[in-house]
Amino acid sequence: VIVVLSGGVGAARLLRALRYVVAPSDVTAIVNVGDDLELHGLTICPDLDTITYTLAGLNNEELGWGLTGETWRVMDELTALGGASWFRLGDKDLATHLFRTQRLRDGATKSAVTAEITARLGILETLLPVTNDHLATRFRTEIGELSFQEYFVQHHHDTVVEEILFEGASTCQAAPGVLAALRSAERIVIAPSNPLISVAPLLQVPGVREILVERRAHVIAVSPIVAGNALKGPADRLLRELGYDSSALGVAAYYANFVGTMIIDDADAALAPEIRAHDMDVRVTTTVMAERDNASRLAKEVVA
Ligand code: FO1
Repeated sequence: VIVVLSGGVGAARLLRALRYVVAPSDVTAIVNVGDDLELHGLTICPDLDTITYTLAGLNNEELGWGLTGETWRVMDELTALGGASWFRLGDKDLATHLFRTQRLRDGATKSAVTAEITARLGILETLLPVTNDHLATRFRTEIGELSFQEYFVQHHHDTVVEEILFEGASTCQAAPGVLAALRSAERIVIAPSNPLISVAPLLQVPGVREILVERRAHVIAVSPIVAGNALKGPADRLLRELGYDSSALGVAAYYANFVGTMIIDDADAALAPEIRAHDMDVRVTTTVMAERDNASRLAKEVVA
C-alpha cells in the first residue's frame, strides 16, 4: 500500500498519475485540512475537494480548483446582495459544501463525510483528512495576521509572510486510520505540494512526523520546485521569505530528517550531489505532469 501525504493540485495530479502503475484501492491519501474555512455558514475543504474532483475526472483544469462546467449564478446574486464574494463558490461546487456542512451538523466526522463523497463519486483510493479536529494554517504578515484563504485568495499571496502558524496543532489528534496507514505503508510519498503550507500542517499532527522519521528509508518526496520556481502558488516566494533556499535543494534540506529519497526534475540534475550530501537518495526525472507520458514516468519512479 502506498500512502501519499497530500496538499491540493500537485497531490491530485500525482494521485491521478499513480493509477498508471498501481491499483487505486492500494493508495491512501492523507490530506491537508489547514486550508479549510467556514464561509456563509459552510465548511469548505479545498484540498480534499481538489483531490476528490480530480480523481473523479470532474476538476476544473482551467481554474485549478472547483468543478468543470461550473456556473456562478449564486455568486452573482450574493455579490448583488453585498455578500462576501472574494472566495468564489460555483453553483455545482456549492452542493459539496452544503452536503458536507449538513453531515457535520448531523454529527458525522470530516473523515466519514469524505468517505461518503468519494464513494458516491466512484473513487477507489482512500482519502483521509489528516485530522478531524481544528487545524488551521495562518500567516503573520507585514499587514497583520491572516487566515489561509485571506492570504492566498483575498491578498493573492502577495504580501510578505513573517511566520506561518498552525492553530490547533498542539491539541489536534490524527484522524482514524492516519497513523496506522503511515506505519504499515510499503512506501510513503510526499506529493509535490508546498512544503511550508501544504505538507507542514500534516507534520504538525502528533505522531505523523515521528513515524516519518522512524520510517525515513521508506519515505520519498517529489520536489514541487523546478529550476527555482514553484509550478503553482507561492512555494518559491515563501521559501525565500522564511529563510530557505528556493530550490529542490532547499526542499531537500527542509525534508532531510524524514525523507530518504528525493525525486527532482531533469532541470535540477546538477543539484543531485548536494542533495545526496543530506544522506538522501536522488532520482532525476520529469516531474512536470502536464503530459500523460511524463505523469506515468513520474509515477513509475515514485513506486520503483
Ligand atoms: N482559489 C482562488 O484563487 N479563488 C477562489 O475564489 C477560490 C475559491 C475556491 C472554492 C473552493 C475550493 O475548493 C477552492 C477554491 N480556491 C480558490 C482554491 C484554494 O483557495 C487554494 O488553491 C487552495 O486552498 C490551496 O491549495
